[in-house]
Amino acid sequence: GVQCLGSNGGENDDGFYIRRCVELARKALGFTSPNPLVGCVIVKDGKVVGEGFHPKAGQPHAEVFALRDAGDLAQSATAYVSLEPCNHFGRTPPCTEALIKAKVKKVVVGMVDPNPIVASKGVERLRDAGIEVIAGVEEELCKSLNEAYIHRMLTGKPLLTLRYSLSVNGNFLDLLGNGVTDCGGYYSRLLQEYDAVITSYSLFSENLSIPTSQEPGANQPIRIIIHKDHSSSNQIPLAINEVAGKVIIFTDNKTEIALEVAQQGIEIVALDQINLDVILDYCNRQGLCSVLLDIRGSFSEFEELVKEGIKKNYINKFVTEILPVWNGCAEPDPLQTLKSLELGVKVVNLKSRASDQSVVIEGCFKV
Ligand code: AOF
Ligand code: ZN
Repeated sequence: GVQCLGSNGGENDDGFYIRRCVELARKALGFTSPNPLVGCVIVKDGKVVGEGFHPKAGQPHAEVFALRDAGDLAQSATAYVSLEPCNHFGRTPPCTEALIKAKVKKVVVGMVDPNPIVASKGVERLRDAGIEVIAGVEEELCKSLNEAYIHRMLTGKPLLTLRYSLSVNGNFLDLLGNGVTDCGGYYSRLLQEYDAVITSYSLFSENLSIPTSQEPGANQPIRIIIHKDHSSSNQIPLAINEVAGKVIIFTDNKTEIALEVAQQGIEIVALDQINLDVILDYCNRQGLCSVLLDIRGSFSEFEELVKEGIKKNYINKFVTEILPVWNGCAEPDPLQTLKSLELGVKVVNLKSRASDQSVVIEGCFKV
């Protein structure tokens, strides 16, 4: 139906509608990988006549849904898309052709598609067909929407985010496991954003309650569980059966665990040596863009995993450089401190949690 949204009028309209595209795109958060999140709005005479977003890989693209919604009103209208329309046959036909066929007059693009198959060819095709194209509107916002997709396109690896908890004296905390609840649903919301979450086997063996995405219909990330020889047990912990969504266990113990797990439909990947590169490579081949490495209080399984890259570069830096500064402040502003130290990693979140003795820090590691 025709809807009039209160846009600002005049020069800010392009930004306004691209922001609406991003809002629509987010409705599919967690569901589109290996594809990006994309939203599209069709506007005619200052009115929104069609809206759509890409719901899932294999299904039609955002433009197709928005054009369907607009019907004949798409003719001579302006199409806003948060990502450059594709110009190739993938699982679905090219959006450029759909826009040309619908006779839109103008296309406003949030950002060009880093996918080498597209990479500005979509914009070129539209211009060749006589359509006016503006590219790069609210570009930073559009990039942040698809940070993981962009990273995987450019590097061939998923974007890894480390989540761990540190106390102000630098000790690791087991915030969610030791009777401290998921403060404000923060962890549950976090899970919805990721394609996969790596956790330790011992976390499950202790039969702690494992928070999951709680919103009905929300994304359930694939659970990757690290099982190493020195793990406390080879019995399948009950808690694993309670996990919604797919479970994959990476193990370096091929014997006992394999039998147990096979009976429960859990995928098992046996390796001589478990390391992060192998896991990330596996995720990439599965088309996963974003991976959360969730480190808890006791993390024997992670010790070797994080020793070199992460622990050295990040945690040590935190303990040796940040905490002293922080402890010296009357009212420390952890986020500001981290920013000012320019760690070379992106701090995506930092929150005071549960008690003021603890913070949660997440770093994005370009691996
Ligand atoms: C768009 N609009 O909504 C999305 C695009 O296999 P396919 O056909 O789904 O194509 C996947 C590629 O298309 C993906 O890697 C990305 O380059 C682009 N995604 N493009 O015009 C959309 N999701
Ligand atoms: Zn497309």
